[in-house]
Amino acid sequence: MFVVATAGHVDHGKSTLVRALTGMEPDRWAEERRRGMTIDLGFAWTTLPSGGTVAFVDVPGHERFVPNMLAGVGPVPAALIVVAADEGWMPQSAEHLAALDALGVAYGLVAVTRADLADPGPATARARAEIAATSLGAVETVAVSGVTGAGLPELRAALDRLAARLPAPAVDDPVRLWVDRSFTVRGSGTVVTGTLGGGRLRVGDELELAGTDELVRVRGLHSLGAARPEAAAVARVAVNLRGTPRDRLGRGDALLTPGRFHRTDVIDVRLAGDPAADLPATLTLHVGSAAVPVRVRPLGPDTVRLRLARALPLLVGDRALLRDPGRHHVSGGVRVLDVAPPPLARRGAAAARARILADLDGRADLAGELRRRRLVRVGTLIRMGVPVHAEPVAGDWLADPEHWRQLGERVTEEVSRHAREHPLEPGMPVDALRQRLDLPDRVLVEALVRPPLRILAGRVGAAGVDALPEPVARAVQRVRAEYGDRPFRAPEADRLVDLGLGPREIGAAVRAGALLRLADNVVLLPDALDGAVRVLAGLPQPFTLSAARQALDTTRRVAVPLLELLDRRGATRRLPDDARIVVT
Ligand SMILES: Nc1nc2c(ncn2[C@@H]2O[C@H](COP(=O)(O)OP(=O)(O)OP(=O)(O)O)[C@@H](O)[C@H]2O)c(=O)[nH]1
Ligand SMILES: [Mg+2]
Repeated sequence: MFVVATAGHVDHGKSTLVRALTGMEPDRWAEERRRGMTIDLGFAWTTLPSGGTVAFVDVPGHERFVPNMLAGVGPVPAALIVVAADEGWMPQSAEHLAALDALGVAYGLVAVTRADLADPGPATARARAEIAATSLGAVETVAVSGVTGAGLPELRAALDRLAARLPAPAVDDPVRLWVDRSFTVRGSGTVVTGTLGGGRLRVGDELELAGTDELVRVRGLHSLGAARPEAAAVARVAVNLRGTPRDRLGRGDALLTPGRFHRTDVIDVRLAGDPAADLPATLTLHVGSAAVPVRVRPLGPDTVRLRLARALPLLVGDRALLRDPGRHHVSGGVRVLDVAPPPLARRGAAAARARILADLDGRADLAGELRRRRLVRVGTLIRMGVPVHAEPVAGDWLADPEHWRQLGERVTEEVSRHAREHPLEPGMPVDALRQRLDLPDRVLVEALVRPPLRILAGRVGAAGVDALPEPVARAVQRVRAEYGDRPFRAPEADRLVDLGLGPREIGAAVRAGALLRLADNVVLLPDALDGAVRVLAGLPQPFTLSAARQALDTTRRVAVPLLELLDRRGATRRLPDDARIVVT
């Protein structure tokens, strides 16, 4: 299915054309039929010569109902622009085209209607010229009569060609269904309708209701008038919601894939085209089917901050439109650059912000977001519309690599400073360090602490010799001096006693990572393990205990517990016949 919204001046024959093409009545209200005028959106569909289906969102042309028109075209990426041959290009022809242009609609065609009443030539030429300068570019035009049926076969063929040009729908995107209607069906409860522009919906799905954060469940789905278990974009859909009162949602609300959208009431945007220098301070922002009053704060030459009267589920890159409701005037299109911009509190912050925005184009950019935000959760970025293809530094936190490196350096500085200022404390409390570095989560501190620093009992301190009491540190130094060139010889028990390394001192040295304990009174320097694996890997595999002992130039007293430790660490494996292999 593809979805097309009509556009064009009042009474130019949009509804008549939709009726002629589909055999369905787009003017749903008795009042519309009585007045011969569309007031609200209408919906109809038909099969094209190719066998494909086109669904129409028929919009009102009257200037009073432009907000309804915008709710219809907002989520729809293609337009059927209708111009009457006998009246030609008129104010709402221009306003509707400006709206399509502002929203960046790139696919469309023109029907010059009422061609039985006047030569369609001049209206066709004017429409072509006006449209050529917009996001729609060069479009096909077809002269038709909704009354005689002339031109309808050609229009159907042109709709097929338009459908073939549309980009493939993003069926794997998260769902953001902008509600354009909600009503109650007796026995079923609340039903909402909308144009599903991306993703898919299934009966039983849980969705977030944008306004309230509430989760709602899809009880039933209809598309093209029939119940379906599933609907994939692009489609017109009617969604029956279980247990959701009708007054809970209406036009401008959205149903969302849970956890995928950021609700925001402050956005930084780029104005499309040549922005008017005198943009009013208050305007209405139209996006999807929503219309929300906004306050406009200019930042750069073509960038502004918008403060929304109501939070909306917006993503980086979204297109929207600003309109001045008082002057019936589309002020222009906007492209969302940032859905979670920083506050502008300091003097000069707005100018600095403008310089940053000057480099943004509304395309999601992970590296740039990390550079600007420095530390951010994976889920936060995904909810802004930024795909994440980077590994978190800790938990679900992503970091700008340069910022992370600097934080690592600051950890060392802060811990040293703390040690100087509090010489009797066994390290800096993790939380004090977290606050000092202004980190939002303790897991970040834990990930930043690297040897020779380490966390023990909630404090960050130096591991290794530096952290040991002076006599123990000296003893360890002696071991290092005496055994550095024969790393697998452990000092004998009496030598340990001579060095002043009793069980308590050895325990402290082991906890500080300065010694490695293989068994009671059997200690090596901590780098011995890696060295041993290198030596053993050089042996013919598998090797025996005796071969290992000889290669390491050591005694059974060391070799037996050393190999057992390597087994436990998975560096070696003991085979059934007691020989071993190095695990690579
Ligand atoms: N002769 C002739 N009359 C037409 C044709 N198309 C529409 N009309 C008449 O023009 C009038 C307006 O047509 P609609 O289809 O209601 O126009 P619309 O564009 O939907 O108007 P709004 O929805 O109010 O903007 C009606 O009286 C139609 O019968 C046509 O091709 N030929
Ligand atoms: Mg109409």
